[in-house]
Amino acid sequence: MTHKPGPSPAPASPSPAPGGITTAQALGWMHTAKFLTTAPRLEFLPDHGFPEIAFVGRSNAGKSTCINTLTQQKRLAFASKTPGRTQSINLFTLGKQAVTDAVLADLPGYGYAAVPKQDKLRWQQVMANYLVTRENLRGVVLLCDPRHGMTELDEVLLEVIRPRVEEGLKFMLLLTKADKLTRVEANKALSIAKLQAGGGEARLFSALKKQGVGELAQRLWQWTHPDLLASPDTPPPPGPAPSDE
Ligand SMILES: Nc1nc2c(ncn2[C@@H]2O[C@H](COP(=O)(O)OP(=O)(O)O)[C@@H](O)[C@H]2O)c(=O)[nH]1
Ligand SMILES: [Mg+2]
Repeated sequence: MTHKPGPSPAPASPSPAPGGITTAQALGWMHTAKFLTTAPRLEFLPDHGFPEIAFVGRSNAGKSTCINTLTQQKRLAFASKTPGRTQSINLFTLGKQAVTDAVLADLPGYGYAAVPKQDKLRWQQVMANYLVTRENLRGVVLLCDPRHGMTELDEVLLEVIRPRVEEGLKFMLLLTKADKLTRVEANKALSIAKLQAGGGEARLFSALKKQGVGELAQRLWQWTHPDLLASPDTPPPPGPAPSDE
């Protein structure tokens, strides 16, 4: 994972938005999501050459709803009425004009009380293996219901990916169901989440109010198209990456 920013300039695009893409364009990109495959175990996951973004989180955190909202497809990620039952990794391709340029990975939710302990442990292992070994993993979105805060399993997951985040893996703590909080509560939850996100970032999201949807889509596009961002017209600032503070 030693990505060298090469000297080759990115192809010129008509009128680049400041972030490389507008939120509307990013939503259009998200809308291209198509089911690729489902894998019960890591060894069944195809090795594709595209940057992959994983969605992880506790059961009931709002992961399926988030993916469906982002992609503007009602049934893409099956919003299960029986949480903890969709115990497979589902992959979706993204890309305009049917040309894939990124892949979304929907990982099974964890922490659902009614799942037998053996199954839980097995899935924690699959998830940890995925997060540690998946080569083309570019970013991780950890969804968290801010009314419950980060759970022990969320913390474990963060620990698991920390070394990779230090090596450049993108990470976002996404506070879902923001519509359930007052503005004051939301701001407080966001401040705490920013501290917890370590080398990553934190954001508020509401599928119900469509809050943060375009911005999240834009961010995921940026994560998966770093070379299109570093165009000669918009040179990155020198030195370490700027923080969001
Ligand atoms: N108010 C509100 N409820 C939400 C939101 N997102 C998800 N939910 C609800 O939270 C529950 C769990 O959502 P789901 O997407 O199935 O969670 P998952 O288990 O993480 O996939 C469902 O009842 C959803 O309707 C949101 O943005 N606002
Ligand atoms: Mg779900």
